[in-house]
Amino acid sequence: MAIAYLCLGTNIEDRKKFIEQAVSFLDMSENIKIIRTSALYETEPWGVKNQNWFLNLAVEIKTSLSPQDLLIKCLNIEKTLGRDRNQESRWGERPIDIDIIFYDNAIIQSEILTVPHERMHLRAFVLVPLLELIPDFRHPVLKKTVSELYDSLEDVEDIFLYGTKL
Ligand code: PH2
Ligand code: MG
Ligand code: MG
Repeated sequence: MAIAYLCLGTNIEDRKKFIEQAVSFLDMSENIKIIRTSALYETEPWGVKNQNWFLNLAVEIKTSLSPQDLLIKCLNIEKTLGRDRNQESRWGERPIDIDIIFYDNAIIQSEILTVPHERMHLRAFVLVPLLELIPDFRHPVLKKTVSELYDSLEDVEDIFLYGTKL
């Protein structure tokens, strides 16, 4: 069994519903058990500014899936919720995005998957929810804790607590 951290994001209405549905699909999956979820945050778009604000949260799961199978599971849930990657632009609008941030201390760099997530340390919308769950977890490549990564952020996009309950 591995412990993994996912970051979920959406910026198409009904945002809260997309998050809730994604979390319940994860929970319904055989081989995935949700341990904890962070609060929900409303976040300024990172990367491409001219789009709706996002809702983001982090989820702690226990899983017997390999990182690759976990990725496939996440992509399938995205598709089930209507995500069509052919219709969207990089960092643009999407009904749901489910990213693997950490998977135990695994370091993976393959064509389809990079773990830890390659831009997580640049993104307050990932670090703030994660701070709630694992402030002292050390990034296996950068060797800094989540809380140190947050303190090293240069550009912090706006981020507001949206709700503490899913
Ligand atoms: N996801 C992106 C690009 N920009 N900005 C915020 N605030 N939240 C996101 O989830 C997000 C983003 C690409 O996946
Ligand atoms: Mg993604
Ligand atoms: Mg993403």
